[in-house]
Amino acid sequence: MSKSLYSLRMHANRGQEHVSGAERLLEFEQLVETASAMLQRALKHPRGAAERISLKVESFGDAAVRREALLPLSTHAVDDWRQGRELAAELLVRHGIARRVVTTALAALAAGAAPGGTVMRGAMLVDSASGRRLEPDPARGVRVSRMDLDLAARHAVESLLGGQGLNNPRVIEAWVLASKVALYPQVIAELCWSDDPDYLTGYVASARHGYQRITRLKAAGDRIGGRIFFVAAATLPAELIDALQLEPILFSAPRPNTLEQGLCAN
Ligand code: WAQ
Ligand code: MG
Repeated sequence: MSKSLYSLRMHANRGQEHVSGAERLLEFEQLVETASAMLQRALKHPRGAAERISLKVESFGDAAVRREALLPLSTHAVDDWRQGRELAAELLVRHGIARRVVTTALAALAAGAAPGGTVMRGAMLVDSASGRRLEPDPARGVRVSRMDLDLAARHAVESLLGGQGLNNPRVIEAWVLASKVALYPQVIAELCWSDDPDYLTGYVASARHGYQRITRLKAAGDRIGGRIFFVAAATLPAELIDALQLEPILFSAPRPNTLEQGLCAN
């Protein structure tokens, strides 16, 4: 028996500034509790108080939901954010992305990629050969939504991550988001670090090499973060943007070898 699913999205801002956002794919019984937790999160956010919070619930049938597996997860420990960014750049170059494109895109993220040097609400889309930015609105970017763990997977993932001291909603949300982004063949790799001033870990993720956490990608107190989706040369972004925003994906319990400790051999 398949159940109806609901997309739940939250976005909070202060003036033009992005404060917080979240997106889940849930069954009816989970909606009220999850929406209330999202509201709490937006009201007590480390980026500061929100002035405007919107919650959006959309229902659609289970029939259209695609089921997929999470990317393998690994962690690279680095001493500081400079070393972390060097490693991130190296991992991206190993995917075949031109070094000058990586350098320019990384600098744009670090400077605040929205107009006026502020944080974008969503991700940059960058052509990996030309370096051109493809997102239609540079303040909004592309906001990935309609993805989640299925209920059985949530329990499995929590106990798996618990063993490494990583069982928190932030890791799960980022792992799920990166696993959705990596499903689309136009995407070569993703780079991300948080805009929360106290969260320093980020990642490089791809279908080829999995979800590779890097323990430090920015300095403590830095309020600028973001995401870059590096896409294949000459990608026309409309279809990809639609899929990232609209295609519902539920992830199932990861395979036993999903957690790899230490550096992964590329
Ligand atoms: N779609 C596209 N871009 C997004 C989305 C989304 N759904 N959500 C956030 N972003 C962009 C936006 O520009 C934010 O400013 C930026 O990403 C950072 O978002 O394994 O917490 O939610 O330890 O602050 C990664 C490491 C944590 C987790 C990332 O990002 C781990 C994080 P945040
Ligand atoms: Mg944040």
